[in-house]
Amino acid sequence: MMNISISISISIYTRLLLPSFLNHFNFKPTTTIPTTKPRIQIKSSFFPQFNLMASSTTMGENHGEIKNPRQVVKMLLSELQDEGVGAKVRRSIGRPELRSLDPFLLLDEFQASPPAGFPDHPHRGFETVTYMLEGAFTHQDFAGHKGTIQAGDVQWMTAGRGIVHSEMPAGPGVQKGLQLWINLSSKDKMIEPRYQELQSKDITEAEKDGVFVRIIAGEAFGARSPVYTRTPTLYMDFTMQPGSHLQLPIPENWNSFAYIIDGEGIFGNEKSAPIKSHHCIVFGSGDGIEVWNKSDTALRFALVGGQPLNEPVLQHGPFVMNTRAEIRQAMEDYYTGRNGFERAQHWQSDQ
Ligand code: FJE
Ligand code: FE
Repeated sequence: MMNISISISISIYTRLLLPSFLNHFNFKPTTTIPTTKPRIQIKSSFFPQFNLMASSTTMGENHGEIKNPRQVVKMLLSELQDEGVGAKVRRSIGRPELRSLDPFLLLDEFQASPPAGFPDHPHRGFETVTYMLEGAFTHQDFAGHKGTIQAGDVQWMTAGRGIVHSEMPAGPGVQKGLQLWINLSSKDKMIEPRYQELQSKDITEAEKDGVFVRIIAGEAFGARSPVYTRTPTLYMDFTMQPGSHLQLPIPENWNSFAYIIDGEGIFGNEKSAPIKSHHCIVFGSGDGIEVWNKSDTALRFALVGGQPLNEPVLQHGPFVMNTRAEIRQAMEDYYTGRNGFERAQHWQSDQ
């Protein structure tokens, strides 16, 4: 009896200590109430047998003609800030100027060299998508799932009711990538956790008129990704050669943004000034985007779009739920090891 109570208190103590880096991150619960009325939409995810179809939004006959191009409505430069333990991030979505962009909660361009990283921490209620740009990261979770993703690989993690994991650089020197957090709808927040991992060689690629695309989620140039997006999402890694022009349809009611990785590009209006790397660009309404590379070097950017959930968002660090009561429950479940956090009690990563 004595032993049990000691081990539990040590385990809670270590978990209070280890993730202390989580404390300064979005610690105040924030509430976002949708300004638009939730629409009633027929989602194919209501029909489980069609789940795979829901994963890829088909653009129908629209293979590129944009009638009403989306314009840039917001732009911000992401500056380096400390995050995790000794790691750095350039945060765009998730900072005060851009709290969230429904269904997206956070976008970090992260970098870490050992021993820095993101040690043991929990997640509930959303998905994390990690896309490596340089080097490799090893992740390890409390259910025994362990793997390393290399440059060009993607890990699509659906935390659902609960994951506790560590994410650490896998080699010497600086390891870099993008991490996107996608909210889950209220009906999906407590689903079983799930991973979808794509190695670089398995990521669908396409090319058209000097525009090269790696399709992480969704469809472009008639090709599509096998990733299942529970919250309908598109995620592309575009490289545009100098002089090239891109038109890509994005469903009208979706939110979308671009994050420039390298080079500079003209977005929305051909006459506007070019925008450089580490800027996040939010697009307004329209049926697609238009981009020009009028510089003399390649332009690389991530393009992300998603169907808004139009639900209240309550975030407390790594827990994202719909109500305060659910946030309280998530914290209680994590500290007491219940409702999906059972294995959190005695687990510690070995990195
Ligand atoms: C987290 C603080 C954090 N951005 N980019 C608080 F740092 C994290 C966290 C990350 C993270 C991890 C990677 Cl691999 C890349 C990141 C934040 O792990 F989840 C909370 N809650
Ligand atoms: Fe994480």
